[in-house]
Amino acid sequence: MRENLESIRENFISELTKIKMEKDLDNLRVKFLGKKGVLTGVLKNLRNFDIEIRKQIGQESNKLKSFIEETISSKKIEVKKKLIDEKLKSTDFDITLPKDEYDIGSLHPVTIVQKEIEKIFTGIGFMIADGPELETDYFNFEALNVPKHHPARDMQDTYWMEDNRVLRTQTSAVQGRTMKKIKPPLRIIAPGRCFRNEALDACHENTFFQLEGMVIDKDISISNLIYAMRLLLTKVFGRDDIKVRLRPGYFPFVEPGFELDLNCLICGGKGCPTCKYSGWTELLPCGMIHPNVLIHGGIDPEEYTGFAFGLGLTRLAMMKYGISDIRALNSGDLRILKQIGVR
Ligand code: FA5
Repeated sequence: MRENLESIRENFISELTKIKMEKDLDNLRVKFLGKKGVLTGVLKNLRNFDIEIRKQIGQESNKLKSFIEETISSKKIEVKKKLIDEKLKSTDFDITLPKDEYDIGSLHPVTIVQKEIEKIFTGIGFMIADGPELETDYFNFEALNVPKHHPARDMQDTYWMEDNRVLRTQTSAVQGRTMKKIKPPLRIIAPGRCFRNEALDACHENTFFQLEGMVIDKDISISNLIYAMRLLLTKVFGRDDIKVRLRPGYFPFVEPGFELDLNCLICGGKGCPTCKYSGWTELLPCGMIHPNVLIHGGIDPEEYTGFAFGLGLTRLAMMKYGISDIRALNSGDLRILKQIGVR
């Protein structure tokens, strides 16, 4: 019986040395330790022997069983390691390298400023309104007192679609849409993307953000307008010594109309490519809503007045974060965006 166990052990060792694959190790285990395995057969036969022999052979069989199990386990590790080594030799790709940590994104500088302004204005009772980027001629121009063939259409280089719709050139398009939906008193801001077929430079992109503001109520005056703009700028910059200048501006949808320029924060007013060497950045045109616009919106100009402004949101983000070239904001260059973005 003992010789029998010894030959099983030798047999096992000799078969083991030939094995190269993990699955063959599993088969070897079944061959020796499975239900009909060689060693199991020995144990089954034990019942024919007397008690003393059964004890001894039983103990030795169990030892052999443990030996077979442990040897197969360590051989499995060896086989796997060999497989990885072979793969590594045959490829440049190092499968053992730890993976990169996930790179967490951050908010875009324009989004950060947009959210700040939304917080300021919703805090004083404004709603956030929206409109489509692919806009009708009616809302982008006609409802804003810019009929067909009006020379003011040339102020904005427009992308026209074949079906006569436009890529919205200004968030002012949201004015008419909102008036048709909500009756005064109304207070809204409408941030969004605009498109113009511009010659690109440090302060002009073909795709940029504006933020429209509009208030319509009884007895709204220019002082309400100035208050709103002062609030916006002092809160966004966190200080009230920002230098601005207000000058007359022409837009067919406001009367009177103004241009509010910001002393260029890139050059401190000395003149640079960002402000086209003028020392001032055109930022916040505004004015009192023209009666024709109210009429288009179904609002009686005898009863109501209002103001509107069209903030250059992308330019404001540039001024706030000291970004001297607008093209950096749409370029997808993470080195710039990462310096500013908040997680
Ligand atoms: C308008 O778009 C008017 N809708 C603004 C308005 C609203 C006036 C309500 C009166 C009442 P303007 O074309 O100037 O105006 O654009 C407004 C602002 O958007 C500019 O001052 C500037 O800051 C920004 N802007 C305009 N064109 C570009 C551009 N190509 N790239 C980046 N910013 C631009």
